[in-house]
Amino acid sequence: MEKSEGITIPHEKPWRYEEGEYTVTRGSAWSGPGCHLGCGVLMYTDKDGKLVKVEGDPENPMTEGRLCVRCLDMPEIVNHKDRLTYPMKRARADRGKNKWERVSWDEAYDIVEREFNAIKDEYGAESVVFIHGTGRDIAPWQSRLCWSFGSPNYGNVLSGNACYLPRVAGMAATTGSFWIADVAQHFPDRFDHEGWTMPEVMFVWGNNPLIANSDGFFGHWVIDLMKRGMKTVVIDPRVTFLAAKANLHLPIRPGTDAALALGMLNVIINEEIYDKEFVDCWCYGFDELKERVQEYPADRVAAITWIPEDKIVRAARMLAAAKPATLQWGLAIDMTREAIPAGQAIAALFQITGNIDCPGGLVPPAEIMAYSGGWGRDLLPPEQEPKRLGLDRYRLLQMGFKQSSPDVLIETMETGVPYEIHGAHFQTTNGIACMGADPHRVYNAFNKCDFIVSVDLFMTPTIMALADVVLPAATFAERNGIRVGDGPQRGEVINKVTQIGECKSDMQINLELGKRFNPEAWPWEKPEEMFTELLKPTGYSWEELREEAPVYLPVEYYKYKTGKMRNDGQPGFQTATGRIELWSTFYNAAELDPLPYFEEPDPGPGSTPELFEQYPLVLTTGARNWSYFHSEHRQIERLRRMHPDPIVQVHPDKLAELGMEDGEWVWIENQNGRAKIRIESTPILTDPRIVACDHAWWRPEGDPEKFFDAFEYNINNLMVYSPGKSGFGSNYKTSICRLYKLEDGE
Ligand SMILES: Nc1nc2c(c(=O)[nH]1)N[C@H]1C(S)=C(S)[C@@H](COP(=O)(O)OP(=O)(O)OC[C@H]3O[C@@H](n4cnc5c(=O)[nH]c(N)nc54)[C@H](O)[C@@H]3O)O[C@H]1N2
Ligand SMILES: Nc1nc2c(c(=O)[nH]1)N[C@H]1C(S)=C(S)[C@@H](COP(=O)(O)OP(=O)(O)OC[C@H]3O[C@@H](n4cnc5c(=O)[nH]c(N)nc54)[C@H](O)[C@@H]3O)O[C@H]1N2
Ligand code: SF4
Ligand SMILES: [Mo]
Repeated sequence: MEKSEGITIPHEKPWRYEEGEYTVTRGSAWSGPGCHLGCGVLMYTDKDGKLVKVEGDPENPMTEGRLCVRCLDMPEIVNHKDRLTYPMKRARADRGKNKWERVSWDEAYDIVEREFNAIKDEYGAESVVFIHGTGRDIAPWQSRLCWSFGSPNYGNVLSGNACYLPRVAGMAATTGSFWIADVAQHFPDRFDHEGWTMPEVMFVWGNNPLIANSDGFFGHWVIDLMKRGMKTVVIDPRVTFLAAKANLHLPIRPGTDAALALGMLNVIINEEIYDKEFVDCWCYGFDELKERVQEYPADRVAAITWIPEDKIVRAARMLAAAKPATLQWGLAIDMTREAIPAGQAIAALFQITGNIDCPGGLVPPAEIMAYSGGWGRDLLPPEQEPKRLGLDRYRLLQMGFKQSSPDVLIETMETGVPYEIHGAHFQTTNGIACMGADPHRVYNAFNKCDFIVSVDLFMTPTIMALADVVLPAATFAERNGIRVGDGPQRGEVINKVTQIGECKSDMQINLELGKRFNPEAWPWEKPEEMFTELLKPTGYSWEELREEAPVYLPVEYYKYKTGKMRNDGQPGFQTATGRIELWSTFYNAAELDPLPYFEEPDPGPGSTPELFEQYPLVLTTGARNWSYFHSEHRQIERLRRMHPDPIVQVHPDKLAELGMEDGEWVWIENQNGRAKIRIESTPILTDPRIVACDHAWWRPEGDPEKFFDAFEYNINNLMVYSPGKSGFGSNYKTSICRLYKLEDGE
């Protein structure tokens, strides 16, 4: 293969060198433990091969030496005494009990092979589901394992697939692509690249990039650009660090983002400050959109969103005036039930102002490998595809990831209709403590399975509750790998520097297991050969990339004008009309509203006023913090000390009204359930009627047979499986609650 039209930037130092008594190895921090980013790291090992220090790699052009506390603390994580270090099994009758027996890798694989094949023979391959967590470096390998086994059910237990996928699938359906903020991340010379223009204003919408660094977007890039003069508008119910520094902060009521966007569209369209040429030439359905937004005048939107009217109008005018403007949006858009129309309305703002496929606007992330598409799709026998759970109910599942619907999955497991689920493969997921919208339902549904295997770094509540075999996975310091896809286009390398117990990388494990189920689908001898296969678009082998990484692919703007956005080579976008569809032909065909709309979050003050009297606080959950990646890191002493308990942030005025104090333990409750939580008094809540709390809590120090208190501290006791009309979106960030004191002894 032709070696890359891509660009490499040589490091001054080789990928491995000696420094005093240490060996220093360059790497990328892409999982495990979890994180979406994969910052450039230097890993220091001593003469015994023990990881003793991790520093940011100043030569990494993406992150320039900057690291979060979780990466700086890698030596404690990697060498932790609670790591799973060998495979274990447990008798089916002992499920839920802390009765594990050490086994060899061979015996563990034998059991998985025997059990899964038995299920396949009796009920069909679709009866085994493959369940993943969020964007860690495992997606292609687990999807390949699933599809090469013959099951169409690759998925997760997050109601409404309410993370990233609503935005990805929504944009794919209406524009034929996905779009990310162009902050010059595609260029090795970054902010100095000739063809690139700095965004004049960035809208940070329902995202906290400095802490989250989500989906391949490094939060500090926002600061880099602010230092160069970029303006920001932040839409968040809390005064985050960025909100405090923003040119404009819109303090929004959780779950009302669609209304805000429609209100801003109303201003921009009625004041005729949109990009007329772009709309005329490249958008479809503008007149219909214009009519729809008349329902959302700014004063009405102010009443819905709790944002002052003048701020809404100012934000709209700022967006229209900026050339270019860009959007860095986040999870809060997905975590409301009608996430699809919310994302559609927000996207339309940037579409009708012409900020598409232009320097400093929104650009499609042409990736070395589309992680989001999965790997090995062609291996699924065609007769299996129609059995994918949810496909017949939700047409939007055809877009984005080829996943099953989590909500239909749980329902199917409970009812056995249209078929029974008998086996599960968990890899990078802790469904009971974190993803499941209703941990008890998740537990009961999976507990019906004949056999469950889980691959993880640590013992978790989900493994303790449900697994029959557990396989110990490696952290990024213990394995080789590649960091490609998921936003920025560069290819980087993950280098193994240490070995813990008998841990193996997820890639190694899936290769070995895959060979047992379907050897033709796994023709490689070692993971590095698979990396080279995935790197084909760059022309690099893994070994070459190790010497030369990072490698960048070339970038082009205005591809819609040159026919490079469409499969048929015609100008335009990959949609039925060839245009960006403000009025969606796809949604229309799927019997969904083709235009964006706002629906009151349910439950909530606007939709269930009577319930709101009983539970009079608006609840948003799961805003990210520095210490933890979801349910991970609770064992890590230094990180735990920074954030020892689950907290609910409450405004001081509200606390005074409730007669409660900072630091007090309380119950947080609504109509679905309750959880124990500790109060943090803070004025960063922009309205005393809103509270914000942690997610994914369990206590590794708790009783294993009570699943480490996962049911007691889990905020998802208050959630339900209830996706939007499209099958996407759910209410993790838009609910209601009340707080009350613990009884003595609780
Ligand atoms: N209430 C509420 N709930 C939420 C959210 C919220 O905002 N509010 N956020 C939701 C979102 S967006 C998401 S994506 C989900 C995330 O949910 P998950 O991704 O399922 O996160 P965890 O529950 O932490 O499970 C991850 C497990 O993978 C293990 N692990 C980490 N790295 C590796 C690795 O490299 N290999 C292997 N084999 N295992 C590894 C960890 O030890 C951990 O046990 O949670 C969701 N839950
Ligand atoms: N440290 C750390 N980093 C992570 C993760 C982690 O667990 N820990 N998880 C990773 C994952 S899987 C994901 S999906 C991303 C998520 O990362 P983000 O997209 O940043 O999501 P959150 O931090 O949950 O919420 C972002 C902001 O939205 C605000 N918000 C809450 N409700 C609403 C609302 O209704 N509307 C608006 N406009 N804003 C609202 C919150 O106050 C918060 O400041 O982070 C990733 N990165
Ligand atoms: S964003 Fe933070 S935790 Fe994630 S890889 Fe980078 S330094 Fe590590
Ligand atoms: Mo997520």
